[in-house]
Amino acid sequence: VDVQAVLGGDRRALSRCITLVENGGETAQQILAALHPHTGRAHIVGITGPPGTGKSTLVARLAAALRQRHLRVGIIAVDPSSPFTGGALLGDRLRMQNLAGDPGVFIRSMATRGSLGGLARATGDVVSVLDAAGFDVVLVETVGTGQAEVDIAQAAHTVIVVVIPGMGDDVQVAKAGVLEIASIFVVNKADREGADRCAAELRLMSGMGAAPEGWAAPILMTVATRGEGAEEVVEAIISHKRSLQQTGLWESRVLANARRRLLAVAQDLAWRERMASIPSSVMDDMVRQVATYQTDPYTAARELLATTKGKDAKTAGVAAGGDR
Ligand SMILES: Nc1nc2c(ncn2[C@@H]2O[C@H](COP(=O)(O)OP(=O)(O)OP(=O)(O)O)[C@@H](O)[C@H]2O)c(=O)[nH]1
Ligand SMILES: [Mg+2]
Repeated sequence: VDVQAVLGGDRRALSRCITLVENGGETAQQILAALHPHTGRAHIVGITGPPGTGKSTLVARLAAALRQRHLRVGIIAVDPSSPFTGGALLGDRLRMQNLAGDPGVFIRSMATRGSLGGLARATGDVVSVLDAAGFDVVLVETVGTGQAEVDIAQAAHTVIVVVIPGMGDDVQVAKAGVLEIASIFVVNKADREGADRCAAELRLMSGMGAAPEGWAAPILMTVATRGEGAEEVVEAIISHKRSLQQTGLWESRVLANARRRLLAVAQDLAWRERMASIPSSVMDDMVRQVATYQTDPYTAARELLATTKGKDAKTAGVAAGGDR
């Protein structure tokens, strides 16, 4: 892939690059290594919340408001359940905002491939590509259904939690497990009854947790379909960034994120290497022993790993001997 073209803003190169990065493997690693020095500038904003709360509609409005400020906007729609609808819908909403042909906007949807952990990592990698490509703000939409969005949200600098009136507000937020990680609450569909009560309940709930240094998550109301309140949300996004930078929390987030990614990759590599060193005959034998109730899975797993440990020690010994 032509890294220079990606850095220079070539959209076709960018699309191809993202596909390669999503596919993973050695090519992805080489691309990410080349792009890494160019990352670290983008403001990463996660938008999460229960299904159907209007996240995509809001994202399109936020993108339009950010474009008004001449900021370039990358958008990633993560949909762990249905691979196609989320991104397509978001695409429609961007078209409605006349953003489809805008070179300052780039949208990509991502679906689950394999594990949710894999999705979180792939999302982080695609964010890095958009960051390197010079997008000032990267909006990441995830459906709030559990741990995966918490993982994805952790990688964001700013997390917007979108809820709607009349869904059992406490349940919505508590279920998503996102109360602690919210930087901004949005009560969308404020044209419906109960928006004030919803906001009041959120205020009560968010007041119970310890507010992060110097920032109390604001609770904003929007009618995303009409664009009402979008400007205020963008202002809150920008204020939050400023607050993170002033309190030093921006750096600590970057550090925490670097640590998390490093550990995840190291874990993955160690796991692959060790599993690859187990001969399939040994693996098959262990599987048979567990399946025929001769050994329990825990004992079998320990024995499997012990065989690879022996090998590691031997290889290390040989290497050490060679050095002397
Ligand atoms: N009344 C009202 N409807 C809205 C508002 N915002 C969005 N909607 C509608 O809510 C529905 C869902 O909107 P989406 O933007 O697709 O919601 P989403 O949260 O992205 O949905 P998923 O990605 O499927 O979880 C659509 O029919 C929107 O038109 C609003 O402020 N008021
Ligand atoms: Mg959506």
